[in-house]
Amino acid sequence: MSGHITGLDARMILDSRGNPTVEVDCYVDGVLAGRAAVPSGASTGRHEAVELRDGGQPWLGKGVDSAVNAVTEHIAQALVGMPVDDQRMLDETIVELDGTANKARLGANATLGASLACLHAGAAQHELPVWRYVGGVAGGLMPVPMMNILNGGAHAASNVDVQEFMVVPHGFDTFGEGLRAGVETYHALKGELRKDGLLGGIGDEGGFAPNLPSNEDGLRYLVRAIETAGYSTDQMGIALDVASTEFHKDGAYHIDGQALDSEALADLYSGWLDHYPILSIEDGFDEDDWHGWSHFTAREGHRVQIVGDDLFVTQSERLARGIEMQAANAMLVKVNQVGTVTETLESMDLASRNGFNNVVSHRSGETEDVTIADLCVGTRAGQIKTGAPARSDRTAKYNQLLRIASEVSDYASPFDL
Ligand code: 2PG
Ligand code: MG
Repeated sequence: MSGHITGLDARMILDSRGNPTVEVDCYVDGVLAGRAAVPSGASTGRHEAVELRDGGQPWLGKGVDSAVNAVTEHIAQALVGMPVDDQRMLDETIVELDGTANKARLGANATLGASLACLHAGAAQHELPVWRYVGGVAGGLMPVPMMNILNGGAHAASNVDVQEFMVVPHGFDTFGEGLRAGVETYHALKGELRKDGLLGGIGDEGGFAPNLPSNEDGLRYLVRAIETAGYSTDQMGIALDVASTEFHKDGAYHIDGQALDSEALADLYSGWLDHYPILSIEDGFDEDDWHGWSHFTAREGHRVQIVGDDLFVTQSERLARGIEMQAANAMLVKVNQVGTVTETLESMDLASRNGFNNVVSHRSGETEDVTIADLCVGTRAGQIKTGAPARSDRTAKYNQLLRIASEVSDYASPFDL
């Protein structure tokens, strides 16, 4: 039986925050053919597929024995004997076996680990790199990186409310040149913060995490860093992940010491758009504030990318509602928010068929797994958000993109309208 799954193995490994996560091995014809590890969020959306965690004392409740068992006992049994390169059939089998709307039975950490390990094994079966296996004859497209060089919110111990201040090197001819500019800007930011006595800790995604007088100061520092590095704000823009669900309490947005309604928050963003080279705003509004989202998209969608993360949680039902309500113009793509490769690809397809951009994303808790880099190139998504260009959990993805760049030269231009 050539090319058929003969077993799945799973184990606990550690993620970048020192928490347990799941790693899965896929065996084809008795040989280890694919391996993948699962990331984990901190600012998780309420509507995401859920991880299975053991609870209790060990690992502060974050153990994953139950998820490991779900792979080795339940998912393995269902997939053994199936052709490894029929990803859709494998994922549909996993979804059916789980039987819940949010992967609560098997755990999205179990389903995703199995799904990704099979993807790697399927690619190996065809002797293709994963990006080519995903993209087929369409070929790949190198994404513009969104590099999170200043961390706040739930990812840092600072007083900054906005979770991610990213630089976006879009005005360059190649991925390599764009990456270099982003790296130089990261180092320039370090220098500027040091000058001001603000160089302290770093956040979960490798960016600097200073205390600042206001959120707008984060924008000022990014512009200063871009210019100090010798670039213009036409070549290098800014993207924000506000992650506003985290500071939306009792019907108000608590930012900069104020309590704003969604209209006042939209005014704040519009002011920032007038004064800073912002290309993209993610999760500007709460995950259930559909009206706030639609209102802002109608007002500013012509001049800025508006990305739904907690709003859509990579799930086609929520995305369909967002398309109908014109609540955004882009979707953040996180494989573990939905829990299988096939469901991720379906959501991405729905997004692009409706004129929405796709931004492939890591989680704040990551591993050395680089699958999202391949997925981003193979689906021609055009944008990837995978942290600062520092710390191995983040650079692993950039380094995989550098490897792929020796075979794929087209560099995406999502912001050159
Ligand atoms: C986000 C992500 C990744 P987390 O909000 O977009 O940057 O954070 O994984 O903590 O949800
Ligand atoms: Mg987000």
